[in-house]
Amino acid sequence: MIKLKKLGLSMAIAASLVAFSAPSFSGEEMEVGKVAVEAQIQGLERVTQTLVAPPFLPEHNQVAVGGPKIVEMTMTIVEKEMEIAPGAFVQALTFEGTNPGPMIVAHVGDYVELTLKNPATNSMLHNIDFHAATGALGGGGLTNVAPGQQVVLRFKATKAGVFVYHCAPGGVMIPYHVVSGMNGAIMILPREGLKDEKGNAVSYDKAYYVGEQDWYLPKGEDGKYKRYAAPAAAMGETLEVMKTLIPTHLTFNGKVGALTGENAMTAKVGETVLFLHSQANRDTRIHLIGGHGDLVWTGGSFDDVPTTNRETWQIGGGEAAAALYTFQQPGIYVYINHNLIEGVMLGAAAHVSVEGEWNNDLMEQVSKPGPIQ
Ligand SMILES: [Cu+2]
Repeated sequence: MIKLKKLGLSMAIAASLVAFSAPSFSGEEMEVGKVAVEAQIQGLERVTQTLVAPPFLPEHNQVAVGGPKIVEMTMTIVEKEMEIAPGAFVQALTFEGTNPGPMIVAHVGDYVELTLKNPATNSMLHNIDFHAATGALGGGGLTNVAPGQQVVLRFKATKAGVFVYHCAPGGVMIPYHVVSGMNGAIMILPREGLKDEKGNAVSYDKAYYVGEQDWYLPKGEDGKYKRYAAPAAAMGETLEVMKTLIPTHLTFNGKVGALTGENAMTAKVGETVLFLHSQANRDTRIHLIGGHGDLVWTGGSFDDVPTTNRETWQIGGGEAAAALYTFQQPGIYVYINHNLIEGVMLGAAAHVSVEGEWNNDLMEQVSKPGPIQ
């Protein structure tokens, strides 16, 4: 608490931190089951997953090969200043230095074993809550790491789907860390892969991960967005903007324009693309202009029968969803939050650049624009 006062937090905030602090889960109950689990997972193959920056996914099999594995990976927490739009800087809190954090991929029955590192150069306590995990606040209660510490969490992937993960260190630090960028997603595939609405196997040629982020940047008296020297320095005024519930920016992958123009996602006519989309804090609705969601797992569960022919699909705050689409026409598609004020004016938009042959049967300009006759 003494340190918090130094950081200039109000007593009200400090009190709420105490009230909502994550309970400790290092109890005896855990020790009892430990021996049995060690025996159960002994001998399982260990594979190391190399995480990559979004919108890309780590190398993975769509259909599981062999039996359950222990999928291990490391994530380093990075506190850094990020420019989320021209002249708009944030003291970002991130997993692996990106917003969103990297996509993790495993199969149902696998064990996910994460080494979470909080380097001594950071200033804050962090942890991770996996919405895909069961117990201990999604692992948040077992993963609190101060600067200079690391922790190893293992959880069994029992639910098929795409799920958010985020930092949740207690009290107002939970929304503060989440809207400072500290969230990502994990995809737990069914061992037999994805299925369409009729139960037939489907696969994708490529997959992209788009993380939507709401940002709340304070403005100075000069009307310009304020720039701060450290996350703690930004916190008080940022919380005031957060309380309005009106974001100043909405980004797809950490920066307005991160996935547009030269940075567009790409595909070819005939390719099937899986789009994974997360929003850790706020509702959104995704639309692919000129295309569709052929199959959409709204809510993110791959155990659900996917809905078909979707124009727009909702994603609730704290949720991820998956949409599969086979491109039929070349051109630039806009992948957008279809609250068009949010998509066009606040930044929540991306492009998919698709190569291939135009199909006049699907669409044709019968006559060019000209004078009314
Ligand atoms: Cu954090």
